[in-house]
Amino acid sequence: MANTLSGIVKDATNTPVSGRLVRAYREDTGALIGSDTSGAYAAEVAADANWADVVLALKFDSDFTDLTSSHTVTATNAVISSVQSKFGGSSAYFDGTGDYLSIPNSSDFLILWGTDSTIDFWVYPTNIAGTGTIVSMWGAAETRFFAVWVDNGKIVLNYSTNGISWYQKISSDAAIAGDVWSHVEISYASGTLRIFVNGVSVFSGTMSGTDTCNQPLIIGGTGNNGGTPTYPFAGYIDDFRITKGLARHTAEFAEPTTEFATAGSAGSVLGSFAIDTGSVTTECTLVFSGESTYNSLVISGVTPVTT
Ligand SMILES: [Ca+2]
Repeated sequence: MANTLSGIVKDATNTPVSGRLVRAYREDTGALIGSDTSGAYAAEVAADANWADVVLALKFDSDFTDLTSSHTVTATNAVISSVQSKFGGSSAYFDGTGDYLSIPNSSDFLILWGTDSTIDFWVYPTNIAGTGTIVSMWGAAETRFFAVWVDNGKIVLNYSTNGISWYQKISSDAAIAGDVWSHVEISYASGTLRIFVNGVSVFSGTMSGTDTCNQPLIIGGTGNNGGTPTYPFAGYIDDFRITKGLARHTAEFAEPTTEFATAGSAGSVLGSFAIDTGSVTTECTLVFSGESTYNSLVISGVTPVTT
């Protein structure tokens, strides 16, 4: 069990302060054990209780990083844009000509059949006419799996259960409008596929079969065997997520009012520090950086060294 010295750095007026370097030395040998800088206040961030089921999480806030750290996203022409954002100040922008994201093939994306799963995202089309692809795993004959389109305002899920022949599930309403954000969730639970737009049900029907696919996951176009994806999307996508092992909703719901949660964090109080003392359990001396300046600092709430 790790041992920790923790506490709160305060100034001469007994006010917690951040940015103060604290060092801990062994009392017996004087050896440096470790150091930490007192921190700023950070609010607790609630975790997604089903975070372990999330296989792809893209917020597009500063880059294309998959927040699950599971997959590498390569952007071709698509960019992070602050022109439009549902959450976090920016989103992914696709201009409709040769813009897409590619993620190497993975069994993580073998969803929709046999395992409860969810694809959800926010979409802001700048051209609502025609067909724009949100996400696909789709190659030539025998490598087709699924492709989600915004097609003249409707959500279309193309799918194949043998990689060759393919079918469509189409939303009942042309609920996706141009130049406005809409939330889309496609969930699969126990043989039933559901599509929700802004939390409202626009499709529910049975779906069965099994399939595999060796194609990359493409966001912004329908896969084309390594060539430029077809049916390109024009507009913005934000908060894109794939969850495998869970249908997030099987009934209508209120559309999200905040960005999706991830692993969460415990938060911290102003001025707090924590020094890992490892296996050292001897008494320690705490020293602040710039002692002449910070001699008046005091420590409160120091946790005694424990084993
Ligand atoms: Ca964002």
